[in-house]
Amino acid sequence: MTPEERFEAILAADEKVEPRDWMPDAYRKTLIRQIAQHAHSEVIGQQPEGNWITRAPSLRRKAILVAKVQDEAGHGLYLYSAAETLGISRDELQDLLHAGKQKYSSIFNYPTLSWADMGAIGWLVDGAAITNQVMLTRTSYGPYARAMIRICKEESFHQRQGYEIMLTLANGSAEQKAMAQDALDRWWWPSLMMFGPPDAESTHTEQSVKWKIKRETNDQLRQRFVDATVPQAHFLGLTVPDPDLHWDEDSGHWRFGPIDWDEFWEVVKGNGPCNKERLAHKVQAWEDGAWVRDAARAHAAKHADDPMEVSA
Ligand code: BYC
Repeated sequence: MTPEERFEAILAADEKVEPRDWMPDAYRKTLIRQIAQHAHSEVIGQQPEGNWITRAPSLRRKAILVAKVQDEAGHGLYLYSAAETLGISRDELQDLLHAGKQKYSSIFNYPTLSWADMGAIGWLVDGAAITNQVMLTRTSYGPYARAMIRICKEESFHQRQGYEIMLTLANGSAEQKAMAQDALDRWWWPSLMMFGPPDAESTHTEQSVKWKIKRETNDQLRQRFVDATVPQAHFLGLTVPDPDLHWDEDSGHWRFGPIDWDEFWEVVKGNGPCNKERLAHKVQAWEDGAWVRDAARAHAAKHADDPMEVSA
């Protein structure tokens, strides 16, 4: 069997491609692009929520939010490790992000204006992320699929904590309910955009589905998210900000109105409300942490021959 035939056989048998296996260059490149983008999203995704840690309304809410934001950092670490198995270093990935040569999710370029946004992010943004990531637990590349299993468990806790914030606000005073509605109004459409462009305009979907990196398309996942989320909005007594939204008896789906793809592409190109701020903050954090990396390397070099020391 040639390496090419073995690769195809692994995919056909629904087994996992592992780092030791031969793989086409384009498969490796696609994975590096997607996993890096995913890792960067987790890390940059800490910023909008980190913004509210000092202003959480109670100690309990603050402890939960701190734990959630730390989880996102952990997700970034699993994903950078998965990307490293493809032959690219974490430092290279950071450089590519900081130079604007790799992307992170469009969703994190929107501001978090009120406490209700912590609820909307957990409910909608983590909800959209899980919809995508449950599919990715079955992705064909072993290290990525395994990272997704743990991440999904934590994301479902995140989604529930967000929904619980929304439930509390929606059942609170008229002012609190209005805050919840305002957050839903602002996060609904950007959450639908997270799944990427419509299938007809998606550059990578067809090939990624063939390689079983993606098991479903952007539009299929978006529809699944809408179907799951609309009844949750109704339970909250909130209105989804889409006049065209309606239940389609024949297909058994909630049909939604047109998405503003011009807005999506503007945000992806770097012109969203917070793109510049998010990247500048990320670069600053990386520079501020240089002494920690230097100290860890110096320590590792000094104790390289000491069997009791764990090298960095
Ligand atoms: N934002 O051909 P397509 C989280 C780009 S974080 C920006 O469909 P693909 C959380 C796309 O990269 C979870 N760019 O691409 C953390 C491509 O451009 P390039 C984040 C986007 O890869 C903290 C072009 O558009 N999840 O849970 O087949 C707090 C054409 O797109 C976006 C992931 O990253 C976007 N939304 O499919 C709370 C999941 N969409 O690269 C929560 C992993 C598309 O050719 N990623 N583009 O220059 C994926 O599953 C896929 O990469 C996507 C896109 C579905 C996002």
